[in-house]
Amino acid sequence: SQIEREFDEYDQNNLWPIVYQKIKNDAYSQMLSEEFSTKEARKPENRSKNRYRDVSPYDHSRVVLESGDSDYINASIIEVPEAKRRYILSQGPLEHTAGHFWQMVWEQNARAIIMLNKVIEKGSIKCYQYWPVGSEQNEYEMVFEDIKFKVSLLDEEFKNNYFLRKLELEQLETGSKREVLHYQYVSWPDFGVPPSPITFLNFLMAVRQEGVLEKDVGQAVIHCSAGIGRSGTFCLVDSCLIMIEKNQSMEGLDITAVLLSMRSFRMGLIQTHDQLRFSYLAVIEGGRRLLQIPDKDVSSVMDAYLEVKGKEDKPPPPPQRTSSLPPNRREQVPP
Ligand code: PTR
Ligand code: PTR
Ligand code: PTR
Repeated sequence: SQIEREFDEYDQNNLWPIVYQKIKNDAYSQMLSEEFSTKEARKPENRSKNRYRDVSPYDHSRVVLESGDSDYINASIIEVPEAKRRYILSQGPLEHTAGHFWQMVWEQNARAIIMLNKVIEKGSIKCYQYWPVGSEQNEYEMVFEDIKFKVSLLDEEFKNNYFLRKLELEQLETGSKREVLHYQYVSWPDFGVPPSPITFLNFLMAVRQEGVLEKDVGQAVIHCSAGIGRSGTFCLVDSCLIMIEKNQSMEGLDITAVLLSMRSFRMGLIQTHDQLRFSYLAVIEGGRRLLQIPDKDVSSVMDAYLEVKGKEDKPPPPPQRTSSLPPNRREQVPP
């Protein structure tokens, strides 16, 4: 297919940095227009709610909180009409924005949270431990006083490369409750890529199977640390695979155009040229599976990947408990 030929060409001529830079430049020109203002994010009272000073939601696509004393959260609604998909992409909550995060999940009626990072990466905290961990020493519940919600851990399972948790969200004032699935993919370092497209696709398919990305339910909340690199890659691959399925063909799919259009809803989606390359690989591999193109047709590119594929079935790493503090000691987490 055309995408495979593109991939081969970029690989053989080392073009990924150039292709990626072109997307950044195009997105940058787009950002200069007034339409892409980030005024709310920059207001003095909202600055401390941003994990990174250079990653802000655009005003036009930000998630507006409905209740509480402020309507601001660093999260954006991404729309991909060609795939009939909507996603919420969010930064990893900070300690003092975790309540807002749960409020968003509730108000937007999300059935799942898809977390693509670990709480601690490379020795530093990349996201607040915003859900209850549940162990002998730790409690199974967390209460968010500011928004009067309780979050309880009902169940947790470690699957290959990810945790699947069942959480219950309770609005304390009304007693109204809702179940939310929490998927946490744990083998994707920031500014890196997953170990192979296969492990990633397995994760994506598991998420899809629950119907949480479908149009008839509230859009899922997807986050990593900044909510742009890994989260952007996840959505790009998901949307492109929908388009392939719809067209029953990989021809005519312009991955970079889809990315550019997604970048008009949140800045910086996909953070490295290798994440872009990985998106192509995952789309190609996933597309071949969807179209049931037999493996013997595998192009030279995919041949190279078969090595990785072979290694894919190694046993999972032992479940890593993300470090956490019991809810009553939350204030000790460094800001
Ligand atoms: N860890 C964040 C950073 O250094 O990017 C902390 C931070 C967040 C610092 C926001 C400053 C921030 O706001 P402003 O850019 O308005 O100073
Ligand atoms: N300014 C931060 C940095 O460059 O470290 C912003 C940032 C952090 C951007 C993490 C992307 C990051 O990755 P992800 O979106 O995958 O968490
Ligand atoms: N630095 C920009 C600003 O302060 O407005 C924000 C920004 C952040 C722009 C990330 C682009 C970003 O991603 P990339 O460089 O990958 O396009």
